[in-house]
Amino acid sequence: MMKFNTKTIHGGQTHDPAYGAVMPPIYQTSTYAQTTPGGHKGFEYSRTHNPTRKALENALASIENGTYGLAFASGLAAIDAVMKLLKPGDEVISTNDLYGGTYRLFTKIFQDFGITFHFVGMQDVKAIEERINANTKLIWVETPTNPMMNIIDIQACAAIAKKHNLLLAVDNTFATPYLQQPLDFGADIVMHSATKYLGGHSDVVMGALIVNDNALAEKLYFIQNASGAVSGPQDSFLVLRGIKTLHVRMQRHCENGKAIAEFLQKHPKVEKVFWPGLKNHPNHKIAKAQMKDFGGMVSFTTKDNNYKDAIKTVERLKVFTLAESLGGVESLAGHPASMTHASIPKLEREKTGVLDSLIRLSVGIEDIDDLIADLEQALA
Ligand code: P1T
Repeated sequence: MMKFNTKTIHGGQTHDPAYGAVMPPIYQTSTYAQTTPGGHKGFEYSRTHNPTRKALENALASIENGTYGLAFASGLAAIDAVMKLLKPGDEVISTNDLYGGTYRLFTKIFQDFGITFHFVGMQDVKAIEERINANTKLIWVETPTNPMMNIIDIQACAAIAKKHNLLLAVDNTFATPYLQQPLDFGADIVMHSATKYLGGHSDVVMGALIVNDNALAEKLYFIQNASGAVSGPQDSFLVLRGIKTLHVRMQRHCENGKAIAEFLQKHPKVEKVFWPGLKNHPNHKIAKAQMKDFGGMVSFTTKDNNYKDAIKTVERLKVFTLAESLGGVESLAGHPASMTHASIPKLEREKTGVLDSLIRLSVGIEDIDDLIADLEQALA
């Protein structure tokens, strides 16, 4: 079996049969000629199948050590497809610290369709088991969590899911398969906002699911086609290209992330740094056991915990761009309370640690000296 750093480039890929193109062509077509009804070469209509998307889906399956990959129009479209496995009356146990848009999809859309969500702190997995009842169908995990960088023990969650016959889905957006492969730990579904590290260049919005089980894959492919939120051929090409450098980018994201976490930890204005590689991170042990390294996402709070000061700090940054999103080659900074997590009520967000002064950094792959100098001047 190929090693990970080879899979990113070759996993699931074949040269194009038409002309031997090394990169898959962008099949910018909605439909395919048939010689007689049903007489086609495996492709009928691009919502159902498209060769460029197929090449990407094969790559996704390969890098996550899965059997089946599915590419969607966005990360939220991928989560939406998972939720459509459920029926009214079903219950979901989700981590309480997660991307604000996921929380919004659960509470503002699927709750109205009769699905109940329980949000619990999953750093202690016992909290999950306490919420399981006869209606529970799915455990939703995000690790590291967005934006608090909590680490959830995937293997322990998988054991609980197995014991109670539940599905376990893991949002692997922050870690990427370079750092952890949830299917290997017993998860049933891996989900990505491919917009982030998989794409890697902040030029595309996309989502992904990867599974092993044949029956589960069939249901999800059915939903993908029936609901129709698929990724287009051009975007599929871009993410496929992004994946080819995932391992190299991630290595540098991790190096720079470490240097910045250590710099911030020593800074007199900084109160707390959230990066799972720090020894004082509350889940450092689990992070060390389940992740290869600790990634490029770093959050921190300041001693004054002042909303306006945090906004001024992010405004002063010059190398870091103040923006939503993460995972691209360029460094980004965000203020979750007013940006990515503004859709979570203040009381709810503060319970999970999303304080007014919290700043989230997506540390890019620029020269580390420039990144540290930028933070230094912005915090001064
Ligand atoms: O934006 P989209 O591709 O639809 O993915 C949603 C999503 C899902 N899961 C996680 C962990 C995410 O971080 C996101 C998107 N997050 C941002 C846009 C952000 O700035 O945090």
